[in-house]
Amino acid sequence: MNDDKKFYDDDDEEEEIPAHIPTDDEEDDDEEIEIHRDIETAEVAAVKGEYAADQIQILEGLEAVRMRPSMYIGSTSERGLHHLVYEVVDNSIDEALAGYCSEINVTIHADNSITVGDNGRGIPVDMHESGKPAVEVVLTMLHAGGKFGDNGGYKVSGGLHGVGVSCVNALSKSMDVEVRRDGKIHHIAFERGNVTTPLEIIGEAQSTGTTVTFTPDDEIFPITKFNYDTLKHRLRELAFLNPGITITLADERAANKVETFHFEGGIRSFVEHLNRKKEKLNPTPIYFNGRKDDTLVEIAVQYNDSYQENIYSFVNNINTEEGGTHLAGFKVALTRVANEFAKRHNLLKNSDSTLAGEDVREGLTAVLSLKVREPQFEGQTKTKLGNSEVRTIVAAIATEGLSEFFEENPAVTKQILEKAVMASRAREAARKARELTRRKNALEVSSLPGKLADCSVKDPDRAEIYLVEGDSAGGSAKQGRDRRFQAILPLRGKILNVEKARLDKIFANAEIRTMITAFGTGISDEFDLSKRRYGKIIIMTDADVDGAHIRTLLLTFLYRYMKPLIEHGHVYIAQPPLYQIRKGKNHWYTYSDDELNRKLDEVGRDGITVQRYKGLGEMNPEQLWETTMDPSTRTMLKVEIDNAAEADELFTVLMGDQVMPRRQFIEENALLVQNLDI
Ligand code: 0RA
Repeated sequence: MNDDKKFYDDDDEEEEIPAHIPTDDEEDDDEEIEIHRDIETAEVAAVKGEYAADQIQILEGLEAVRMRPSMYIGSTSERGLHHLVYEVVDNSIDEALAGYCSEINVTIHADNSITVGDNGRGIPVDMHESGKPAVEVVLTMLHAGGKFGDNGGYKVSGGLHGVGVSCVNALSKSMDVEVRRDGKIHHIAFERGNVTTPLEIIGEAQSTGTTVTFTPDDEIFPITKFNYDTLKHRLRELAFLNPGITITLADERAANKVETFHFEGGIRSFVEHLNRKKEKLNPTPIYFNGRKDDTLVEIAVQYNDSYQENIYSFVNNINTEEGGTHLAGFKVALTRVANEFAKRHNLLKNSDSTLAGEDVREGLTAVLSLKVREPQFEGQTKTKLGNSEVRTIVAAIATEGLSEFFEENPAVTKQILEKAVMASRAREAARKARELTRRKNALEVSSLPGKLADCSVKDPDRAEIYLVEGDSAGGSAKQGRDRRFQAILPLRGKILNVEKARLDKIFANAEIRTMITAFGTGISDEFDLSKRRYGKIIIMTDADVDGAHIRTLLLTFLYRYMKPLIEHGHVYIAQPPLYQIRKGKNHWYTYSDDELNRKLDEVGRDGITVQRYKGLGEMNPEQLWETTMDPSTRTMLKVEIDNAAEADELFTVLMGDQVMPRRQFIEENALLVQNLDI
């Protein structure tokens, strides 16, 4: 059993503690989130979610966290490292959701420690029944913090978040906490979760708030260097999701790097941001919200002229990457409302039957943000919402919101639906083309493409396929390979730019059809990872501009139509050498200019010949094997998607219609583009 499973089992147990469920007469429809400040007795305070020191439930000490960190923060990779920051920030966001905090400041210091400050109420400092100050309990006892205010606001719970600031303390070499509360500045310090400076008063305070500074423990994390862009992405996302909050991010490692995120427009601004480099159909995003019982729903929608669908959904600020009932409810509503409108306005010809969901979502950018009282997170990464009641709630709110928009904006709606009709026809044409190929294939002895030099092993986890630019390099690769487990597919010329084509054109493209047949998985909706014929798909192109372009075209196709191949780590980029150095009977290969210079310094520059490879075709089969294909010596880049929104933007910019963003992107990333790594 893996560690994650145990973690979530623990979590499930925690959710069984019954929460306060409001009865009908307790409910107040006008006030979305109730905040009570004028309460006399501790008992009432507890019910309404106010703080009382003896409410803290102590569960475990911090040794457990240091023993098995990934059980608590997912992993100790860079992802886990950044998770520490999000954990502290989530606490500040909870303060903001409860109505007490408007500013959050994050600063990365030169020594790679990090500070998260807020202007919330401050962590309580009074004595807890254990004889320790509450702030010490919150920071040294697992789950302690999360037990406050269970009924007060929408506490982030389940999923990867909500493990508590105490986990961050446990995994920090040092942590300093300053609390401004009751007119005083309080300070307490820790090392690896143990108190080093007990709580003390260090000054007078005019305001309230909490400032946490910590240094991640290098005994726990192999990498302790924070990535600015990773933090920026999440903090900006939180600012979109929680309008009104101001979040700043400063990087003291770089001179004057400070950015502020504040969006009064909330998820409308989010959608505008996601579409900022696209041609829009409706100039301002459609926005609607609603509430049923304890479930709050907000949706923003804007169509663009691309063929892609981009829906991001969040529950209690957690990105539900695997979707779930809220997403399903939204999709059902959109398909239904679109079809009703299309029929009523005679947008469908006799030959068209109904619009399928995917037709209606072509060019759609949407953000769903929900607040759910007791979310059930399921799925591989615990990012799939399972609450079944949410499906109907979202469907009802979306049906009403979309119907109203469609009725009030018939011109834009017709444009949107005409696009959907085109998508539907293209899909139908693609289906016919696909059936034709299938029937033809069934009659042939071998249905694999003739250009493919297949390998002999059938086990996909041992088999790999090289996609090679050009017939001549393809020839060398065929001769140089180990035919037992390496297949070669030479690709002629440039493949189709799928960013600018619909399914029918994509299926009509010979190079793409060849790849689909060779890979065995099918594409889009029909994609089936278990049918893959190869465990590694390796893109091997020349180290020049054309090669980079072909590589990007291939990645665009794989990303848009076979994304799980990338998500499951099956796609690689071969790294052929740039130079060969010869001296007497010896030779060396180098893969960059820096490496060339280092090698020349090492072996001396006399009598030496240096050959720069302009293309794969200049290498003979043995050289290609030795430098690029031999698993015992080759290096390859694994293609990974850090972030779906950024990957989408990258492909939109590199492959889409707008010239200005592309030029700007290439200018800003001139160095990166050479070594494109998504
Ligand atoms: C426990 C109880 C209360 C607030 C907090 C913790 C809290 C924790 C963090 C961590 C970072 N910033 C924070 N701000 C607040 C409730 C306090 C009350 O009811 O007065």
